[in-house]
Amino acid sequence: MNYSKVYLSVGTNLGNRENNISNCIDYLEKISEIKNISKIYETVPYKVQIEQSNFLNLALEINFFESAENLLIEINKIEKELGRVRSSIRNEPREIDIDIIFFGNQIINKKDLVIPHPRFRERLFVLEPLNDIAPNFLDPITNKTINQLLINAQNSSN
Ligand code: PH2
Ligand code: MG
Ligand code: MG
Repeated sequence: MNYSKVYLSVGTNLGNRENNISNCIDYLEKISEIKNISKIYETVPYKVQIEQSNFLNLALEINFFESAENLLIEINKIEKELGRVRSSIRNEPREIDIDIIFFGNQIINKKDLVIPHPRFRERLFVLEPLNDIAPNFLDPITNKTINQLLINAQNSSN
């Protein structure tokens, strides 16, 4: 069957963070084939408006057998199941946030779905875990590897 190699970034900073990650992995297992999981990193909140707790962040590689749009629908369901309530405030503390970083080599620019993720290249909390499992994966926009992007991000302060 046809599938896409997908990289996800997962973050949690509300409730029992370890349980949230383990439940998240259980749900992802039901909708995809999990191929690889990075280490878990404790990270300080990056660019958030209100003071909030540290995150646990990780990255996963999955094989997904349907479209990116359908993956987004499934991810939104999982985030809801794990207790996430969205308000109008951006970057609020959350039980779980699952972001699609890459969906194969696809470039998608829709209102609710932009792939590759538009802000991942500056985010060490995404690049460090991703570098564990996909250092040589090529970003289809910049044609740089994850490892190169990580080094660039580390060098531009932070
Ligand atoms: N997610 C954000 C904004 N800031 N900072 C850290 N450390 N980890 C995150 O997962 C995170 C963040 C928006 O989704
Ligand atoms: Mg996010
Ligand atoms: Mg998100």
